[in-house]
Amino acid sequence: NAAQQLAKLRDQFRIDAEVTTPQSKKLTQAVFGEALAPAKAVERICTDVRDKGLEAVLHYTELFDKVKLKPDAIRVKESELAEAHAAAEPEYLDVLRRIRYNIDSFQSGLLHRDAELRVSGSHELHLRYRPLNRVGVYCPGGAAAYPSTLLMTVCPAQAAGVKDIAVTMPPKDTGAYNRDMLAACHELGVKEVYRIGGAQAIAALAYGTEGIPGVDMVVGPGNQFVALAKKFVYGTVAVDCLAGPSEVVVVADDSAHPNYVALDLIAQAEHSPGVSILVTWYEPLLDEVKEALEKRLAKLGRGDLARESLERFGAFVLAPDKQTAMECVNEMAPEHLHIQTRDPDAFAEEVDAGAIFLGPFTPVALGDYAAGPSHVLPTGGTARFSSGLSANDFRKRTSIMRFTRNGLRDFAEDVAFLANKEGLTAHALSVEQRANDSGPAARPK
Ligand code: HSO
Ligand code: ZN
Repeated sequence: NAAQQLAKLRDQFRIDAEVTTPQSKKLTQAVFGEALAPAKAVERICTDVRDKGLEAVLHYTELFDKVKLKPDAIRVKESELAEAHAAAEPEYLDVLRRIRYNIDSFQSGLLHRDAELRVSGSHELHLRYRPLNRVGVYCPGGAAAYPSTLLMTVCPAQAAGVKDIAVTMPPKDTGAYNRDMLAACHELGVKEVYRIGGAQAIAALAYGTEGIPGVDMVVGPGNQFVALAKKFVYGTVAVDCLAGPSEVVVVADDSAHPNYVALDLIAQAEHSPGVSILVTWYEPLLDEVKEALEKRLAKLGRGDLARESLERFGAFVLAPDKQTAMECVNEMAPEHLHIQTRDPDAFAEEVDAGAIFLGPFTPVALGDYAAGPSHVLPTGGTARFSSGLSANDFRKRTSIMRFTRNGLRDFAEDVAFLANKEGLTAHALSVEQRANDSGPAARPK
């Protein structure tokens, strides 16, 4: 059962954070002189950055990223951003602009609107939305540079009206030394870019250090240390979802093209690791897709990485029927769900997922790069209770109310009753006193 298999995999990911794994042992032994579980190591890093500031950020940057930075090299100069932009391929900038437009249209369109309810002569209730003042965006620089992630985090924040956006990227060729990434920052109007990565970057944004003013919210995907750091600083600042390995479930019936299906599975696997699961109730598809996979993998640039990922995190599920397939997918609540069946809408209606892609011409890559919704999505089954990043996440909601004397009188008895029951008699009096007065509302002159 693939749902159970996936649950086990996800559990493993969660548990790995709490225990000392061979990998974390190697890493932490060198940095802390003792073997620590990732969650413990991250706690140390975050508290160090909180207590010692920039000195700790530089220290961990040297140990983890093997880069010795001078304090004044942490922030990328605005002139460097401008130079990278001036040197960028025009075609690249055009692509960024077109995609930015798509994201902005969608994200602006979905913004919650201020709402009001007026009961005439009695009271009025309002909901007011305001953007957060200052947001930190973490852009990972693991295997490759991801301008798409910059777009998918910065553009929703801008659509929400956030003025101050600080971006951090690891000090690597795939991060803050990547010309394309710097050019993209400039194109998006981001002026604050820091060459820091890992848990130390998240802590620096959350707590603020010399030269890096603290933010109200930290967003963006990253490795295990980054996710754990976001969990640690949550409460001091807001955070978006805690991303684990990326996942796709492709649901296909006899109408699906095996070649398309195979490519969609590989596209996910090339994230390496990426979880790729095929669910079908049409048995011949399994062999057809296997064959198509083999052909494609042999020819692709990241074919070996994808193959390894497919072997470790791939699964083929043959469901006895469509209904069982639905239940299985719903149990998984995957990050990406791609439905290539005759009636994808009906299937989608019944299942939870971070993002759903309908029909043969809507591969996940469209959502990853250009459609408009953010590709920062809930993984690990958290789509059961959370959602992908959107412009609304960068806004806070305030309720505002006003009563007339008559309105207050309508509510007074109930308020007083409940307040007295709670023993909060001043609460009761603050309403009753006003209800019983009949003189002028303002202070007598
Ligand atoms: N599929 C990834 C996003 C991504 N794909 C970036 C390509 N570049 C997580 O949703
Ligand atoms: Zn992707």
